[in-house]
Amino acid sequence: MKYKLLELNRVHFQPRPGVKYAPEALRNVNLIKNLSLMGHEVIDHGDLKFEAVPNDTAIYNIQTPRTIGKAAKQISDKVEEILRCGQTVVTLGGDHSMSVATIHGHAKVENDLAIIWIDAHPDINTPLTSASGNIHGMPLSFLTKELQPYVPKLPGFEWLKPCISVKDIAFIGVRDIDKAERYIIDKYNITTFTMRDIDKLGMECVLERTIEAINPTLNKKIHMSFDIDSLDPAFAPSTGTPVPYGLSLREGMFLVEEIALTNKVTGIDLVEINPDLGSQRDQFTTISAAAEVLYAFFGKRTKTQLPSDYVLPKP
Ligand code: B3U
Ligand code: MN
Ligand code: MN
Repeated sequence: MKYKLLELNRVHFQPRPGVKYAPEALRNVNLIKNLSLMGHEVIDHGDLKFEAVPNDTAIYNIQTPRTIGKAAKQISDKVEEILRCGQTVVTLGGDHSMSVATIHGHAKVENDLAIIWIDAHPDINTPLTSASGNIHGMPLSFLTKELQPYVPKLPGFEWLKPCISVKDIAFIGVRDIDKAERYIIDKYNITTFTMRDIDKLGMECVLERTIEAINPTLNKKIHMSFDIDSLDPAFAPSTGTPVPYGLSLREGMFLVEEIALTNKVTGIDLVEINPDLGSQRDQFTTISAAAEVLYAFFGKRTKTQLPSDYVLPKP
């Protein structure tokens, strides 16, 4: 199988700027070489370069909407371009606001898309309900058709067309849900598996039910958006908004291994890794966990390949 890897750097969408260093940190642990050694053709597209829009004034508590909107358009176009070559795109964040763009670009190529959102947070605030003003807590409200009556058009985002439906989204691992997000999830009956559901049902059953709910005949392509804060802070401490009692690293790996087995995933986001936060040990733990999640998705479990003429030595 051929995969293309799109790496994002210099993405600077929230007050803690260190997420822009994640792609570099992942390259430094030989992510690309290791994926290649696992038998994949990996193309590193390097980093997209973004420019600040001058005189970008705040709106609804969002500090730099035009700059973010312009960057998101670049990301969306690049994701679309790579997907049109028939390959899978992995986008390395950056914070989760980039998924506005990766999903938008993905949906331009696959007009019927299922979204598996693995995260401590559902990231479905609107600009009017967000207490933080951080777009990384809002991407799904921008993208969902049903929510548009509640979502003001932001300057810089005029190009963005809502392209998914609430029925196409599944949340896994959520445990920090704002009031408006709770309201939206309940009102639209969005498929949601909290940590408690995972404890109760087990991850295999959670994924089975996820697929049953959002892609029962597997006729759709899947976008897998993996926020590193879905993992318990013991496994991923270097992230902007860690939330206790999350997924173990092995649960996260198993989940993505199972998702990979659907053979339907054509877009992956790996976001919110902040190599600026915590001790050096925390940083190493987090980067390693992020890399292991991708290795698990791309089949590390089958890494040992026997040559057809292998013979077990006899004494
Ligand atoms: N729901 C909060 C917190 C948050 C969302 N995503 C992250 N943090 N990473 C918000 O800001 O909307
Ligand atoms: Mn997120
Ligand atoms: Mn999160």
